[in-house]
Amino acid sequence: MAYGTPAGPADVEAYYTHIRRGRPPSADELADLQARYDAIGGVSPLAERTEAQRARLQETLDNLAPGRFRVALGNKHAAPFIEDTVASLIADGAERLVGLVLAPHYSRGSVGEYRERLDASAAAAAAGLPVAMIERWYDLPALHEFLARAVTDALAAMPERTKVLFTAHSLPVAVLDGDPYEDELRASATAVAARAGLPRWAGWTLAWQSAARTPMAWKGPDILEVIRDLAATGRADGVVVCPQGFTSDHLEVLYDLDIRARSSAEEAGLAFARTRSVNDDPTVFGELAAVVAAAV
Ligand code: FEC
Repeated sequence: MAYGTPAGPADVEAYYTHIRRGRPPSADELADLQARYDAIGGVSPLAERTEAQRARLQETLDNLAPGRFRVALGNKHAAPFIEDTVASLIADGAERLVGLVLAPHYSRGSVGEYRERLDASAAAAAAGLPVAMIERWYDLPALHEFLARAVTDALAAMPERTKVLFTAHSLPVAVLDGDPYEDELRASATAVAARAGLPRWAGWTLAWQSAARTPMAWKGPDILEVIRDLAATGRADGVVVCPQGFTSDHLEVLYDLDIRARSSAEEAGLAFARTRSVNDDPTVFGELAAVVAAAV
């Protein structure tokens, strides 16, 4: 399961309305989102990247257990929706389902929602069908290794005094009360930083990104604030951003980081780099396939 993206400019309004649980955006909100898509070339690469991830998982599972698994994509906010994919898998004779979200860390407000929709649609299509959910995979060694290499490679071209900012999508503070999201993000950042040999305080920290502009309080500190504050201390000459909460290239990485965070860093006099995304990395998907197989 993945987030989903509009297929083209004509679908942005319906997509945004779906994200807002049926409340259409104002003209200004819509224009603002459209402008962000325009800035990254009109269409997000998310659909293409997610399909490559699906195909990679299928190929890896076929090698492990030929003919046993069928990997299908269901999105949260764009076609093919989770509900339609589940219905078609069951109509095609699936005997059990394994849910995997292409985001490594669990939060009730993120993976929890995918899980609810998977469970509800499976129950609606075939009562009693076994459903196994992989709720988290932030502790996968291949993920830590991938990110540690990505961090080390990015640091190689940066000034000596560069701080690594591990980011994830912010969520409303109210959603995070009693939620494991932050602890899981801290655990994976700690593991990646250790593998990359980063010193604890000067070398790295956590930051949050892409908070929606709504009246409620969102988890911070926001990455733009962290960049500003870091520049003001004079203790760093650069930042490397590692968006560990996402697995692929998309709007929140290509716009919020590569355009917005980069321009804040450069305005504040800091060099900027962003680590490469997992996308369909064969080693990460090799380990993920083993997790899926074990769930059955
Ligand atoms: O490339 C693309 O076209 C899609 C990029 C995209 C990804 C993504 C992932 C996550 N989101 C998460 C939480 C929220 C919450 C709200 C929210 C709103 C948006 C909006 C866009 C958007 N998100 Fe997203 N998200 C992506 C895109 N997201 C566009 C619309 C408003 C805006 O632009 O700020 C607020 C909903 C509300 O208003 O009620 C909450 C989380 C993830 C990471 C996990 C995952 O991938 O599922 C959490 C990719």
